[in-house]
Amino acid sequence: MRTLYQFPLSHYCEKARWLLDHKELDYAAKNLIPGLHRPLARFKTSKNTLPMLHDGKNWIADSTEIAFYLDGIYPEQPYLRREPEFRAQAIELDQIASQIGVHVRRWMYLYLLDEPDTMEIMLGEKGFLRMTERFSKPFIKKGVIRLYGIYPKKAEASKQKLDALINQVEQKLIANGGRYLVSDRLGLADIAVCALSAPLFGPQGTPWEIDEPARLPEPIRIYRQELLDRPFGQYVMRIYQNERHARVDWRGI
Ligand SMILES: N[C@@H](CCC(=O)N[C@@H](CS)C(=O)NCC(=O)O)C(=O)O
Repeated sequence: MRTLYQFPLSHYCEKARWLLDHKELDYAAKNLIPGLHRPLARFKTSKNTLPMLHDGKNWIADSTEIAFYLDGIYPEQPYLRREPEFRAQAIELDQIASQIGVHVRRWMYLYLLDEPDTMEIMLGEKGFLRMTERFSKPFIKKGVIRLYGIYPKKAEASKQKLDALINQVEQKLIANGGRYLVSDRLGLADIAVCALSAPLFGPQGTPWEIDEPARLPEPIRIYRQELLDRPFGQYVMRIYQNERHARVDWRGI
């Protein structure tokens, strides 16, 4: 069985789930404990981060590497077109999306780390973290702050970078006709941009969906609305609604 090692709340892991779902490949999404994931990840891939895919004898870390690997081995429903200009455009957009992911994470955590729902999802419903909740909660919170630099000044700089990156993507979207980012069908660029900006919008069926958006911290609520009034936000929501056919529960096992 194919296994995707993940953190349920990670948008890079959402990108990897989407890549697998797009090709209709069977897999189990297995959660690892933040921090304790590192020995396995390092041993198998020489990297520290999740997502990490185990497929047969192969272990692959990094969502973009996972995309290249899967397209190479399972060519149906390709993420990348053969035409060199489309390929280059998609790879450039995937890199922009990776930067969006970094800044979305830093800016949003500044407001969301103190929200009870965030820690609830991080701890999971059961397992070691839940059993040791009293200790694991503050420990994980501190770890996240340090690892991702969740400090007000840095978060504000991230918000500005985010604005610039989103403008850049939006211009490319409009230049390509407004439906998809590259050519005339869904591909790596769309999956990467939509998954890595999904926490800003909380689409249905994702870890960031909430019952009462009115309860979101004000800066997030305002930014969400600003983006939804623009082609970028409408594009992300439309692609999620029409093209995100999740086959595995993001909560993982
Ligand atoms: N470039 C990587 C980034 C993945 C990433 O940043 N993963 C984070 C979770 S969102 C992680 O594993 N952090 C834990 C760590 O660095 O120890 C990718 O595209 O997969």
